[in-house]
Amino acid sequence: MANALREKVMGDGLATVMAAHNPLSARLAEEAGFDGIWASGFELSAAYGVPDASLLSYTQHLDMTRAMIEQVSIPLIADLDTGYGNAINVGHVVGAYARAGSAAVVIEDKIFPKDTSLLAGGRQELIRTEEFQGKIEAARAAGAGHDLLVIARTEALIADLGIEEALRRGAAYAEAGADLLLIHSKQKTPDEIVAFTGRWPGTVPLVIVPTAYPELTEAKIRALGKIAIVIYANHAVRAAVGAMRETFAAIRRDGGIHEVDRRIASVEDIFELQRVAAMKAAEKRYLR
Ligand code: SPV
Ligand code: MG
Repeated sequence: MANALREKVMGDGLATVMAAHNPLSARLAEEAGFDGIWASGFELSAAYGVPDASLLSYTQHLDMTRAMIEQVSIPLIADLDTGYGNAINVGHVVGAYARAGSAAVVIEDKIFPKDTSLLAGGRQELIRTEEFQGKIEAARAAGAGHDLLVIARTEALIADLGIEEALRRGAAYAEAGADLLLIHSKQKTPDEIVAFTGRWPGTVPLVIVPTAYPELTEAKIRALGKIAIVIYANHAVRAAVGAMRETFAAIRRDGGIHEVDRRIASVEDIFELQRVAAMKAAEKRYLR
């Protein structure tokens, strides 16, 4: 199957990608019209109630990724954190994601175990550039034959190493064969990303995650050029938390479900998201 994400990012459009942490959230993202799914490590960690600090195993993440791929028809980008170890681990893990049908994988240049990027005072330490180039090459080799996009992610700005170091690492990662470069920033304004994008030579297209600087809209991203993918990295889990909190509090406050019933998704809505109608049609056809 042709990689729809590759076609999109190698054209001059902007792919909009929404985070998901299970097949239901992935299906809702598809329904909303996003171009792809971000199998976010942060979201899955949150769903398990643990910090995003290399605590979940790759098989936990892969199982959920596979379940999501099975239920949507838009491409999925797998967040592989640091690749769960060295270049040998990367090759092993990326092969499994490629065979599972991921359109792309993202590997970041932090030490394993990592700490999450947007945490104030988080541990942000990078591995050597050459070591990460080896990881990119291992990822490429493992994805060959599966039309897998390898996205290298530099955390140079997250680690406060500055734009020069981010540019230097980005260039080295493109040279090692990365298809795209994810440049992450924790600044509360888009200035740093705008400055980086302006200086980026455009060797490979960029990917951004504007969680910390939400005022950088899609129109502004398009105007910058060079950026092929925008990932909304944690908005599924944050929306779910807000909705559940509000509903649970209302039920406690009202002493029952009589008030919330008309405000939340209906049971029929959930049946539809479960594709119950298709199962009923199959029953008619096959059950004798
Ligand atoms: C994720 O969603 O897991 C990411 C983005 O990697 S961030 O949480 O900002 O590191
Ligand atoms: Mg992550």
